[in-house]
Amino acid sequence: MNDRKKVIKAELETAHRELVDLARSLDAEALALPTGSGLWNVQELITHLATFLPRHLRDSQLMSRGEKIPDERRDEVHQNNVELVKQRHGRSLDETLVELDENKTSIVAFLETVPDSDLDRMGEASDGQAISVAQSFQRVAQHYQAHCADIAKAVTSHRDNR
Ligand code: NI
Repeated sequence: MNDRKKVIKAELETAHRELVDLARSLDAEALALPTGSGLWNVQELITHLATFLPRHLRDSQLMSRGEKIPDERRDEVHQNNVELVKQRHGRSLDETLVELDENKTSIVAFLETVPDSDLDRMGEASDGQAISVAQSFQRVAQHYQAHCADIAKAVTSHRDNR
C-alpha cells in the first residue's frame, strides 16, 4: 500500500476504534437515550453506522471503475437506512459491533485493491455531490465521527438535565 492509502486506512481504523470504544463505554440507559436525529436512539444510531456500509462500498466500487451510481433520490437512501435499522430491532450491542467490524474489514480490503491511480477518479456520491474515490473512503470515517459527536451530545445533555 502506498502512503496515501496508508493514511486513509489509518483514518478509517481510528474512527472505527473511537466508535467501538464509545459504544462499549455506554450502559443500557445511555444506549436508550434519544439523539438529535429525532429518529433513532443511541443504540439505533450505532446500528445505522453498522449497516450503511455495504451500500456505500457498492457505490465506491462503481466509482472506482468509473461507472455511474444508479440514480436514487436522497429520501430513498434515507428510507433504506431506516429499514436496515428497523430490521435489526432488539439485537444486542455485541451483535451490532460484530457487523460493524465485518463492514470495516470489507471496506479496508477494498481500499487495498484500488489502484493508486484511481484514488482521484471523480464520481457522484449518493447525495449528488461530486467526490473522488479517496473522499468516498474518507466519508466513512467522517460519518463515524459525526455520529460519535451526536452520541456524545445525547449523553452529555442527559447528564446536564438530571
Ligand atoms: Ni448517518
